[in-house]
Amino acid sequence: EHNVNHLPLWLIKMRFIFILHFRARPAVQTRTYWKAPIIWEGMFDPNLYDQKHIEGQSSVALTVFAVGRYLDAYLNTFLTSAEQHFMLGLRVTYYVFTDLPDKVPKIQLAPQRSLKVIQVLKQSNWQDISMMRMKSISDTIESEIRDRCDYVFCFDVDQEFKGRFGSEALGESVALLHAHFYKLPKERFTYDRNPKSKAFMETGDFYYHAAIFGGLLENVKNLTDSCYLNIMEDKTNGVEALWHDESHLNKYFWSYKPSRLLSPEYCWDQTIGDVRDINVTRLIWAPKDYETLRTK
Ligand code: 2GW
Ligand code: MN
Repeated sequence: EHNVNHLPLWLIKMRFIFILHFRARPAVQTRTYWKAPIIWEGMFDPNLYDQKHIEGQSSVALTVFAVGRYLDAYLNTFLTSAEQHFMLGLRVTYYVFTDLPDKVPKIQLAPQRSLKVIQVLKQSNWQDISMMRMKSISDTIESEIRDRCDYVFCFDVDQEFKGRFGSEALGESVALLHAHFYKLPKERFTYDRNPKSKAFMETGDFYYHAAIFGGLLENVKNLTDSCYLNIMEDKTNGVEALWHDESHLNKYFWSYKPSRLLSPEYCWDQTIGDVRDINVTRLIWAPKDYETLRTK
């Protein structure tokens, strides 16, 4: 009795679009309870964002650390792929933090893009390499980045850009959903559970991945200062948070809600089998060879 010919064409089209859409990707959460968008492919018009940020002349600082063996292992791929996909059309400055300034690869950069090397000391243990990033970023915001960039985005180096990572990711305060946790119930989030640590959390909203965070310069300054202070207070008390800086980052974003969340399309681990939600991989985890990277 329901003859399709009697339905208006737009309705038939809509049904078709819905079927395709829900086949391709089961429902994903696109907004937090505090009304921050969670950015998934298909939700936004990249051209509108680009237009807005190009007209507004937005400038972006990307910070990345390549200390010790991580330089040879990852930096070249990271930077070369960023030139292909990261914030194309905007003013971008890379801040490469390393103990080996002479070994930073000389990458051909597109117009409006530049790279600055910042020397850091190699910390004696890897937990400190990772945690001390907060201090170095904060210092460099004051000494170099302020006055030059509107936004600051901080990245792990052990990753490779594979698709557009564009101006839709810019926001006041930006956090990334961890690929391994975004589908898991909260009880399984690996927050720090030690009440003696400043990173201690009983519950939270999401599990954020410290491989990418960012936002307006002033907000990233506040984030890095706050995490660094808490890391140092833990040191004074002889405790270390379960996942180091990542635990402190999760605590920070629990108190100061991010205004924008990136879906795991922005940092995907290709060893994960269930890819139904992932319509595009914008950045992927590089494989890790712990044997050679973490032994002295
Ligand atoms: C880190 C761990 C063990 C041995 C070496 C290093 C290391 C890290 C290093 O020798 N040189 C170096 O430059 N790093 C920088 O710290 C580099 O930028 C790297 O991407 C970042 C974090 O270390 P990573 O990528 O090995 O740690 P993941 O992938 O397990 O990262 C998560 O957990 C970390 C805390 O344990 C951080 O929160 C990180 O942001 C998370 O993605
Ligand atoms: Mn990493």
